[in-house]
Amino acid sequence: MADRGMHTFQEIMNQPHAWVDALQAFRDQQAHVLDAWERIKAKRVLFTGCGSTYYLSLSAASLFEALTGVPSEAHPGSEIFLFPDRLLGDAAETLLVTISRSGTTTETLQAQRAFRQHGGLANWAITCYPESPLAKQSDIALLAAAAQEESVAQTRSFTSMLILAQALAAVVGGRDLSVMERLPAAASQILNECTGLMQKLGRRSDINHLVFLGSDYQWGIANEAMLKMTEMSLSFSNAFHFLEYRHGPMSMANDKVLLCGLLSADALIQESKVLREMKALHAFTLAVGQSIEAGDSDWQIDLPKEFPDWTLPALYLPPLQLLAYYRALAKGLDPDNPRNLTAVVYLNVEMAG
Ligand code: F1P
Repeated sequence: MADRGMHTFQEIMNQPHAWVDALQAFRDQQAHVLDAWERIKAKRVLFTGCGSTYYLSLSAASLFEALTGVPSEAHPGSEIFLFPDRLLGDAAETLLVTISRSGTTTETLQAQRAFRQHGGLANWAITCYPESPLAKQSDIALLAAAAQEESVAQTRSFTSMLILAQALAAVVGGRDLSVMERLPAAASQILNECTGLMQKLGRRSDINHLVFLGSDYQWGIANEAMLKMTEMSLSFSNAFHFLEYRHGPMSMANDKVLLCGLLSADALIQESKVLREMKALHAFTLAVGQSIEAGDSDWQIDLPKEFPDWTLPALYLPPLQLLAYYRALAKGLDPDNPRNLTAVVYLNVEMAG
């Protein structure tokens, strides 16, 4: 089929436009969000989602705690509604942030419901669908409506909702948001510069194992890149905290492995050592980050140095989404319709407890 993956490709390539829309939507609500934050005086923030949006929650929680100092954590929606006594003990002092492209995923709605039943302080939603049950049942809904997708695989929806999460952490943490206005143009430039390399690497049929390494803000991003690679290209793929790779998983390092290292600003030296060591074990290595030393990896994608580290998470993903897209095409698959998957997982409520 000539148009295999047409939606996915378009949604990856035009995601910078969706970021412009998400940032404008956030700006329109910024004063209201800050006022609400001052009022609720949350002692803790709990982020939740499912699949991609759980991984988004991991990065969102790491960013929010780093920028605001408020203890923040992320758990899958299923963990919250199946084990509420473990996670909702202090719901009365907790802000729950529910993240969902569709705003209709049963587990996320059940988590929102369990939170309310446990006397939760406030629930804010990040979603692409303003009219969704999740948005309507939340106190505040941060919206990325222009990021809605045809493809089952989340690409521009994920990064646009991540932009909202980054903006939320920055504003509550007292950072100047204006630097984020330059992210869409940076993403466009990265996409234009890396497409050829991602197509080349995506076609490497000798590679049969793709590993994504990321720490701190990038841990959630590494997991999302792993999930995109899994969903779109049906490839054996893993994600690890960067230095964790030495603690067992590197037993798999060989000339059929592509290691994608999402280098952080603060741990660049230690993380780069891992890539160099794995090159010596004949694994192929792709580094993504700022200030990458030539020779640390086989290939590299340089992120603009002008950006502070809290703005970077969304910039790592577009190249890795393209890598998954091109590998899917090379394997004769249709990334618009990943095998066995639907855009939303619905459970019958009895099953969902
Ligand atoms: C959650 C989700 C996606 C996953 C797949 C099925 O959807 O699990 O993360 O990649 O598309 O649905 P949502 O709650 O973000 O709409």
